[in-house]
Amino acid sequence: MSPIDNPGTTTKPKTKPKTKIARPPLWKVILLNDDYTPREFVVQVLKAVFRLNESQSYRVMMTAHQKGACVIAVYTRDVAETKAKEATDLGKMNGYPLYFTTEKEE
Ligand code: TYC
Repeated sequence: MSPIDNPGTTTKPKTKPKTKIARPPLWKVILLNDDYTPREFVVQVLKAVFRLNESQSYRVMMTAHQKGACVIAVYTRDVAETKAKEATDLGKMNGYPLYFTTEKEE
């Protein structure tokens, strides 16, 4: 009850902070290299599904091309899995083995 409701009283601040709400864990979306998907197609998919710009997309594509894989971005689990599937399906629809996977961030 506040001092206004009940004159002559004071309101004590709570001494114990409430338990903090944990952040949701984040999931990485990872682009895997393959020998068949054209570079330009990979760039188009990265732009369309992950909203990367041209130079970001190109760099991610080249990193996967040279190292075998590249982390694109992190999202909540649902969003990461949906985007990975959407991007993989775009490859499949065009006859390419392009593959995106997800992994929990530690
Ligand atoms: N390696 C492919 C090529 O030489 C291009 C490519 C890059 C494919 C990245 C997939 O994740 C990938 N045409």
